[in-house]
Amino acid sequence: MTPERIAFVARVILGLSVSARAETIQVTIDKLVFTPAEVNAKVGDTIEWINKDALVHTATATDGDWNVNIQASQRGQVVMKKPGAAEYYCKLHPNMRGRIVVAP
Ligand SMILES: [Cu+2]
Repeated sequence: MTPERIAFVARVILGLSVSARAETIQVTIDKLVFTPAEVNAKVGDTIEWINKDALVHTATATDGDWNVNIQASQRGQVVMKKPGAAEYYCKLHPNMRGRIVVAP
């Protein structure tokens, strides 16, 4: 291969690894509502909640798989480790509900 060809192949490989990299998906909490209420993710992606309220919230999987405490005006994160639909709620305000659909 020519040096140009090698450089081209290297760029393609780097580009693929960047596009396959895990993403961070943000969910805003504002006035006791998760927005968007439903997000799509892949295994390995991080969900990040941004709490705009002056209240502590949690993002707690209904199946007990994970729990994130999110302090007032702070952020909290969890990595999605298994595929499927994960329902979650806030333990302190149980009518706050959300859903994450995780692709393999
Ligand atoms: Cu709450």
